[in-house]
Amino acid sequence: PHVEGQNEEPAYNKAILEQLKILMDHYDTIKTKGSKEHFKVINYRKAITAIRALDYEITSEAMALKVPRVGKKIAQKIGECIALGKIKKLDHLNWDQERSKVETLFRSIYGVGSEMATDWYNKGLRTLDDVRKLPDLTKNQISGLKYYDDLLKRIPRAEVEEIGKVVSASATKLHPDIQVQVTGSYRRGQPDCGDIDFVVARPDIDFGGDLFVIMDHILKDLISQGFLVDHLSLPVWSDEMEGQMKHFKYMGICKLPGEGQVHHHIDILVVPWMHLGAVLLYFTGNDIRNRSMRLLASNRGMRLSDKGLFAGVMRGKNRKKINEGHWVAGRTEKEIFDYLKIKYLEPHEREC
Ligand code: DCP
Ligand code: MG
Ligand code: MN
Repeated sequence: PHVEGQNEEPAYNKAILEQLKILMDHYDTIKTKGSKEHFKVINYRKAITAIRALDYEITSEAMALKVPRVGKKIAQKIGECIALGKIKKLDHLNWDQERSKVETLFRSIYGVGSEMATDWYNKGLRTLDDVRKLPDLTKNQISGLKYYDDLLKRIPRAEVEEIGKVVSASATKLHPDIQVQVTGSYRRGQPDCGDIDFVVARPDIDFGGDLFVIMDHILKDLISQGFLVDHLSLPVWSDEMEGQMKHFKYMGICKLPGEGQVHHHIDILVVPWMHLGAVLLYFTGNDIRNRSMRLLASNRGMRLSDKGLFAGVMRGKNRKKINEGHWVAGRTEKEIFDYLKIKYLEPHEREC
């Protein structure tokens, strides 16, 4: 095959070639098959190859247009490069790339959404240190920044299992029948996890008062062990919850004892026994699977939530619910699949 000196420094038109290449690479990353960007990549490649082969300097748009395989649009860009030192489009490109890079960084802080990230960018913030100086950070954002590096680290399954033992031991100290299960990506069999998601329940315990006692015990115990080091969201208790089927959720930051351990995000749910299947299904996910199961339920006149499967749901215009339906399944996951008349999916089959 014909091998051209692709890596050799071109003698002429260095700036033009550099800038056209950046644009070509940009279109290459955003193109889809048959899109206009796809054809732009082809045109840029042809033009770049042609210009590479020249043994003279292009000094005007008109001259560029005379180069075979250089079209009108690319010639115009070359004109900009000659007249302004830079193709105008590149400024936007850099600006967009910089913005999206910074906003992605900000969104990777726990407790920061896209709106906040955009807002901070518009205010001129660019780095985590810029953000750290803000006077009005929320408590969660402060924790997110404090443990930033640790929280980005994936958790290997073996460590999830260690953490599982700590939480189980604490729960069974209160009562040996209490069941603690690790759900989320761990239960789906992923090799590593972003956080650890626990579901806790006790056979035939369904109501708020008893459930809160379990949550309260686990939290106090794990805090006193120094295992839970920071809280992002604590469950709250009010007296009218006593006889209600309540779900209690804790979100926080944990660390195994010993030197060199990494801080991780931990979620703990304490839920009614009667809802356990629905909660396991929801908290095992993944989120896309959850959405499709909910849609399937709704297409069959039912409603699926983390409380259970509800039948006899009436919907009006725009699928808006007229009533909530009545609970028909949710003690076990199997029960829900059966009622929906679909094949049971093992947790590892629920990855989408
Ligand atoms: N979930 C959901 N919709 C959301 C968030 C969560 O349906 N917006 C459900 C599905 C998830 C489960 O809760 O699988 C646990 O949420 P996580 O955010 O902990 O997600 P995963 O455990 O699946 O993945 P990761 O390893 O990133 O924690
Ligand atoms: Mg998770
Ligand atoms: Mn989680």
